[in-house]
Amino acid sequence: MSTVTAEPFDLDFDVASSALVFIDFQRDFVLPGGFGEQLGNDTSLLLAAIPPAKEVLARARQVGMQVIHTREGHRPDLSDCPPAKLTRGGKTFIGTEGPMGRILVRGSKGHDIVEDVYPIDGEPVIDKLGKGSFYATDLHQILINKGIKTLFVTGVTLEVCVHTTVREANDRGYECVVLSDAVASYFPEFQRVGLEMIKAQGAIFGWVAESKQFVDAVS
Ligand code: TIU
Repeated sequence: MSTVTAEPFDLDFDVASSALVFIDFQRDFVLPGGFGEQLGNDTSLLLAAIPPAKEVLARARQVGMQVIHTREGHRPDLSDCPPAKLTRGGKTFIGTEGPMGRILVRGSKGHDIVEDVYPIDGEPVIDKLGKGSFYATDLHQILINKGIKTLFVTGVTLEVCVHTTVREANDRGYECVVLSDAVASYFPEFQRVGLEMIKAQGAIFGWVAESKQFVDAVS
């Protein structure tokens, strides 16, 4: 058993029953020319999460902790994209051509994960339709089969896909620790409040720790 220093209180966990989750580190969110920028955001704020994410990824691989990646996106014919999702954001953009290929479409360069945290063999990649990683995916079954109880969570964006995933996971009984410097938002205020919301009310959705505290805990 290990213990991670976290807020609102320290949490015991087992490396063998934990997973490190990387939410949507896709070019479409973190680089100019993708979905995030088309929504009117400055994508540069998201880049700050990548070095800490890369560091915890290396450590998890070193100690044999399960690693899981997710990607938000759709089939090329967009038959799995809710019409309501296609029309929002100010203009119609999912599926349109951008500098990194068709936006949020599986198989395009923009849809894929950045090199710094790219998956390797043995690390499941969950392709999801929505913001949460459990809705319409096999993530819950994979976690059950692997005996996972604790999720350390990194990714983008904090208040959208990370929050939705943590809330879904919390309701399914997982203990979630959000790594504060390895998650990012386009909005500094949402980053601050998003982290507060996780750990408020005695860990209402989960815990918050820094990536260094994760590294220390598994060392
Ligand atoms: N727009 C935004 O902040 N996020 C998303 O649309 N998806 C994810 O968070 N991955």
